Amino acid sequence: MTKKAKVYLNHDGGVDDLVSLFMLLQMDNVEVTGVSVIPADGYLEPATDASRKIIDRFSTYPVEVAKSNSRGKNPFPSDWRIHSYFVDALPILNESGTMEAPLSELPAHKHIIETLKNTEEKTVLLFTGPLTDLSRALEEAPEIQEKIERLVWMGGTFENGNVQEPEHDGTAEWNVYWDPEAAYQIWQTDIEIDLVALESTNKVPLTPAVRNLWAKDRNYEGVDFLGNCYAGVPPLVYSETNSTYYLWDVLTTAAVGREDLVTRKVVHCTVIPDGPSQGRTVIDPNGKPVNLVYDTDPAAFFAYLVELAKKAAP
Ligand code: AGV
Ligand code: CA
Repeated sequence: MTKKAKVYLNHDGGVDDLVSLFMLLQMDNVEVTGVSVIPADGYLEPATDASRKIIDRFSTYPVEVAKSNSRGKNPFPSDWRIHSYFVDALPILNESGTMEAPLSELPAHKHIIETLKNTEEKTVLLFTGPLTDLSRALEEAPEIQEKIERLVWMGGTFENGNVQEPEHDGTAEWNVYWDPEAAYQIWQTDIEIDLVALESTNKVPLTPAVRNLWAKDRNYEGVDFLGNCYAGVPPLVYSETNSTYYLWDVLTTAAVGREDLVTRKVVHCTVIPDGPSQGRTVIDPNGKPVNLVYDTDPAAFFAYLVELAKKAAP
């Protein structure tokens, strides 16, 4: 049997972040070494509790959860952050009435340092929110860079941004915009980055057809859980709005378990740390090379998702 990849997840409590944790726990070729929660696109308490309850219900091995004490420069809209309460309240996560998964005493960035040091092999870092905790971890313990296999990140865009805020020109993606300085710092390192940008997920919007697919298999507890999570967010029907949900983080996570689901190419780029374009990622021949996901097979991706969810709870 081939060895399992050691994967550490830092997420920010959105619906697709929590679904990412659920999926990751089902992968035969992955061992989740730790999870931390940063209060960006979600609120800290419900996002942490939901993570622990997902581990309780759907993991076959123990996983520790840590809370971040990082705060961003540009807060996410509360209309989006509130989704973390919805997932945390789903009956399937509250049936037992208990919360057993261990909560670390360490803040997320120290938890990252400790977990990487205590893991013999190199770790794949999966970040589905801002990079603040990684930037702080590297600042405090630069030696952990040697223990990082690569960083797989949902963040950035080289096309249209999704930030619509006063004092910004709209060119940035939210995970970068929340803490542009953190992304800028990571771009100064030699860490290998697999980047799932906004446009990388163009082929995987949440649609009524996708919801129907999950509804059909709702007799599987895991698939029912998927459907319930995504019942709380708006799908793409006629045309896209700023609230339309894509499977951003879930595609990013799926690409960790099944690298063949996406195609990548090397692009050189930089991050703008401040000003009206803060958080924008720009193509720059002198910038850092990253492996940008530019295409995916949506049918294979959705099939993999259902396959994992069926395995979670038959
Ligand atoms: O920009 C995408 C990131 C992903 O990590 N998040 C959502 C995913 O978890 C922010 C975001 C952009 N548009 C959103 C977002 C929306 N309409 N609702 C909630 N979050
Ligand atoms: Ca996220």
